[in-house]
Amino acid sequence: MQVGCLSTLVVWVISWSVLTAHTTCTSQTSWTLTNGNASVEVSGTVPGGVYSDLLLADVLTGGDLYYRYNDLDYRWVAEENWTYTSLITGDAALLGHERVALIFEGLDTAARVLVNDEVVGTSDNMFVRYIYDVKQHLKESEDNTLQVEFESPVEYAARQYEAQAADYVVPPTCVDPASKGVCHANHIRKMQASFSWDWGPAFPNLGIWKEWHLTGWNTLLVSDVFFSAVPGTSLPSVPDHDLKPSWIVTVKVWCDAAVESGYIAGNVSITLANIYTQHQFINVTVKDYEAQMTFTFTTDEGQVEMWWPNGYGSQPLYDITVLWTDENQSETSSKSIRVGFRTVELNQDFVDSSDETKGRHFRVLVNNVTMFMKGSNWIPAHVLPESVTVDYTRYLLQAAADTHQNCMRVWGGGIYESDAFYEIADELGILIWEDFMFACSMYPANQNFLESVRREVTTQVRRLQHHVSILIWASNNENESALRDNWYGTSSNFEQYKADYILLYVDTVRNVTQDVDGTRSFVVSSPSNGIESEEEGYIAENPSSTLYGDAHYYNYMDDAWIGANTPRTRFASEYGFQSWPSLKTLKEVTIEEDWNSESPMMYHRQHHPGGQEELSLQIGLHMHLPPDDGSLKSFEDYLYLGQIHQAVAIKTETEFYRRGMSVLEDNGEGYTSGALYWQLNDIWQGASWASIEYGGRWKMLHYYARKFFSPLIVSLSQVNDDLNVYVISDLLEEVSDVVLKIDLYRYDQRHEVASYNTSLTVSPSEGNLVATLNLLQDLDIDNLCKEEEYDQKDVCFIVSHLTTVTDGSPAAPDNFLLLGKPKNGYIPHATVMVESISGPETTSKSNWTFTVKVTNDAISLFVWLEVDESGVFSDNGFLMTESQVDILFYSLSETTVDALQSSITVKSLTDTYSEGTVVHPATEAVVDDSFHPNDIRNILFV
Ligand code: BMA
Repeated sequence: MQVGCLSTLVVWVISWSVLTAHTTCTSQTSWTLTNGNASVEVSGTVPGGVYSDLLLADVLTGGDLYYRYNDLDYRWVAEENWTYTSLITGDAALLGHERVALIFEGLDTAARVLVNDEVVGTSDNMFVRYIYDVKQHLKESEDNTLQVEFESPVEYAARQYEAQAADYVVPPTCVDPASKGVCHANHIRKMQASFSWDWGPAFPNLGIWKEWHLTGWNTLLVSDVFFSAVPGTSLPSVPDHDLKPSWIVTVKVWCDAAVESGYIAGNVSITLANIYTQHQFINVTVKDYEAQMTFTFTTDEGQVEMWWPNGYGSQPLYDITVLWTDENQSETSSKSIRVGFRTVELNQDFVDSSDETKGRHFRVLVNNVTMFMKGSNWIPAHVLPESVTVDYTRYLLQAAADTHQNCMRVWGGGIYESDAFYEIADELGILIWEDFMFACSMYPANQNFLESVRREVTTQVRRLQHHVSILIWASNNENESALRDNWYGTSSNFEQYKADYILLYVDTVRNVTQDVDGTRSFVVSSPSNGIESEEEGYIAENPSSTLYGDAHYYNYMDDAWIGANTPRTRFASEYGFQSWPSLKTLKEVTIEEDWNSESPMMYHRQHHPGGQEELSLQIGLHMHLPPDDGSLKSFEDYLYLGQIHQAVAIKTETEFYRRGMSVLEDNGEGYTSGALYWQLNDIWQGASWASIEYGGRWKMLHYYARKFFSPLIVSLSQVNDDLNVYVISDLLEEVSDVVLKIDLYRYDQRHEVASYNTSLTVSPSEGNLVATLNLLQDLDIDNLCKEEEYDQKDVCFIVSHLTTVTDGSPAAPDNFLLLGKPKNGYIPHATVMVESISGPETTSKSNWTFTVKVTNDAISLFVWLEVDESGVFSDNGFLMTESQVDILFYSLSETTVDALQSSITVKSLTDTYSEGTVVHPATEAVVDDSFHPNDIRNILFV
């Protein structure tokens, strides 16, 4: 926010930092953008990027960035060089300062910066904050030219690749053709996914993507503030939410100095909300234009409340302001950060100290309380960072919080997210597993590259360190596995790549991180074996070991609704299945001829090798694939069935991981401590693992997440003829007096045909097997589910209820298990209808909450409601045993019953079973013993 543009002493406010050095009004500067041969000249936007500018100027005339084949049609943009030019003012007041600099918070990516045609600096890393001294280059004039000349990122990356390859190749040499991308992302320090990914398009952006300032100062500018708080007394392992311990606080202040070395004197004041203030005179040492100051103080008992992750308590946040005033009181600089008080630990103790072969824990303790991490993985919300609004970021993170997520992994192929992202995570109690931005590749380890990474890590860790939400730092995504399992053909030169790996991720990323932030755990890769990987020389024999660290598990070949081979990992940091977004979302960027599962467009937008085949296989294992008749109905059915497959598959796998929380097998497997599915959000309208479509529409999976991540769940698992019933609780208190009811239903009868009841007391933070019911003996399916020509399991299904004894209200969401396969044909056709819509009413979730009355004439599976309006249903994709249910619709904006009525649709599974549906040839799971889940990854980026 610009608050004033004075000619001499200027006050400038951007989010939380204030300085009263001389700063020009950078947000009012106008820019032009020109390509290499000057055939295109348009006005430029800063912060921003070239694609956005060219779209705005109608140079890109093919419509929306993501429209149809625009990722190919607009590729030329990234293949050209582009220059952003503006005029900047150098007045006497500015130039009278000891130091005058251009500060760029982010340049994307390879650039030369020129003032009055003289190079003042270069950039090779999107994630570095650059400071270029310009005092000697500026004239006392209003028309100093400032040019930022960007080299095509595609060309730059190729050049770097070639230079490196003259020594040895750092693979992969290109992305898999399925992702329709650009080669050599690993040779440029920018968003790796901007060169394409298996869920996203290639739009290698360029531009001045973050704020910039022209600043003159004589002493110090506060750049970043470090915060740590250690409780004065040890915290109990059973939480006491009234506890307000004392804290020993450390505040470190990083400053950019006006002089290269020496001492600068002044006063520092530190204020913690209205709790504590400290003023101190200081004579600070300057080295390489930087100064650091450290302050410690103690808060008293009772002064601050503790911060808790989502689901475990509240998230009180406190402002800390640091104000620097030079000794002549002629210059000040300040910064405010918002902090929380908590402890966080990644515990990797041996599971059994008397038998170390059983491996190590990998569990998170916050405020000394062990918590199961429930969440998902985050990818960039748009391929152009400038297109992501704070509102959309908040919407997505809120959707995670609303589905009981307490953890999110910011995945290493995107960007270090915006300040707003982490501020919102702090507010919502979502712990952040923060990867550094290296993914699915080998990376160079030459001196220039390492130096650039050193600056990147310093910039980012200093910027993000104070966020209470950050749980852990991790150097890279899957590069330990890639090296160990030879994904990119590195085995013939393994030692070289291993040495490079250690130089980059251990000696550089880890060491620099720990220099800046000693308060958090660090893992070198995800997945890794944590401490065990380190002890094995950083490239473990099996980075996906079930006994150590985290694991990524993808298996598209087994029956995903059974998941028979799912590993009992310590911490599942990635797992998932694809689906397509809804037709409503696809329609934004496609036309009628694309609306066919076999259309060229669908293959164009399917970036995962074999993705279409895998999806059809999985749909076909349980349901009928729609006929390939080119009809819109078949296409919509296909999209819907894919979302059903994904929702049930991830529900199955997540429940398995949650069931593992209290399990310890003889071989040491068990004590699973986290389940972060892949992936929360989408970058565009394409096939992906996301639970939320691009734009915000919830897929069926996201509705399922709200149930399978509930603090207390019942989970049902069928092993041969046994039904195992588990009750899993993340609650920190015992729940007594609940009744568990297990109902056996036939698809053709409204009421349960058999039932099992028991009353229970649910132990806190445990997952326990509470009953094993034999389907034949206890539930008598031979008899009750008998139907000629059908297997009994195809005739019946199970529903669980957990209710309180006192008033019968639900203590856990109802759950279900289909004993057989819906495709085997017994399920009678159901007609599901929206009988009425009423409202709006005001609820805590929306001022426009509508009640949708849904009716049916038979038991209905996967009842799915859709409307044009943006909003969320109170339930969706559900199993409807009743003949009528009321579902709420929480609209995001004002709307009417009429508007909803005109767009609402509802369907259930049997609506997809029309004449001509195809029973997929693969009637049983394809279980190939030679197949390893990582084989899928091997064909990802070769
Ligand atoms: C994981 C991620 C991504 C990828 C996803 C799905 O490996 O780290 O690289 O998009 O799987 O394949």
